[in-house]
Amino acid sequence: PRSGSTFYYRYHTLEDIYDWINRTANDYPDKVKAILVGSSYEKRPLYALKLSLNNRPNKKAMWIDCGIHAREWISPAFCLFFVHYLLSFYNVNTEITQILDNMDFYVLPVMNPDGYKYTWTNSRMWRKNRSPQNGTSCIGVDLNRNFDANWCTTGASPDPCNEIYCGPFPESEPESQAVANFLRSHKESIQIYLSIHSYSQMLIIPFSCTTDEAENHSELYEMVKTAADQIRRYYRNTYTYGAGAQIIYLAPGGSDDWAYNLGIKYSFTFELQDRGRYGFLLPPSHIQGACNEALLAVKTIAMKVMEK
Ligand code: ING
Ligand code: ZN
Repeated sequence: PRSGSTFYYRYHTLEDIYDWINRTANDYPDKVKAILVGSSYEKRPLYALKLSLNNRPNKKAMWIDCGIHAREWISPAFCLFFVHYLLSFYNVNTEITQILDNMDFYVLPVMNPDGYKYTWTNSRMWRKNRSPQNGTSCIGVDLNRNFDANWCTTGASPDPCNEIYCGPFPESEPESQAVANFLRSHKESIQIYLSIHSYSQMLIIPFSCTTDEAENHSELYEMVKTAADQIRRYYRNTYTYGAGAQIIYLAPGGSDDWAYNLGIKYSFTFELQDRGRYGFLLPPSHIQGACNEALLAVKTIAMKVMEK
């Protein structure tokens, strides 16, 4: 979409990202559609790009959201990179062509635009959205604790001043409700759900909201293991993998567990670079490496699901 590939190796303001979404949809009118899936608390539009590179009927689809958490800047950067990569390498790279011939992609580059904007203008380390809460001056709900999956149990907080505040009720926030509504109305075609976060280099499968194993745990585990092995082999970098409750902490109300329970049986959360050296402040010089690693993992998973 943009001339000068360095565009994808920088971080972008929210306004630049909206501009990029527009340009991408305009530059590829037959391949890309911008879909308005909802709006944020502060009434910013939530656009997902639908990439559909041929007119085959009944194609499966993969959903990817980025930027649930405001300060995780590598996440929206990955969504932009990923869309650009797919559009650039269709009919160039065999694997990408094969994937796109069989699968559509829905990509939501910034799920929490109010929070993202706030990290550029006010407070770089902001995590939650920006909705005011009753009876307190504290602002914001953790959108990744606001989904209806063991909502607000151990691993989330009922305190609006807490970083992992679950909100007053499940899907109380317009951002989480928009994504949940879209997935509910497209669950016949969407086979894979992926949410992009940072940092810590992990490929996470359900569940995070309970220590129970997912019904297809071994199949999911094999997928993330293969992806992590590939990343190690090609990029000499280490990604931990497994069920969220096992490899990080109990975290109820997450989007991936909710999507899994909805029936999207291939559901993942990726934590991109790094492992804490820079943390959320990953330098732009690391964007390329981080994105290539995540891309390899997405390709691995897409190929495996297509074989089913
Ligand atoms: N980590 C995620 C968080 O929301 C997570 C971990 C993954 C929780 C999947 C729930 C489900 O805490 C970051 N860095 O945000
Ligand atoms: Zn996060």
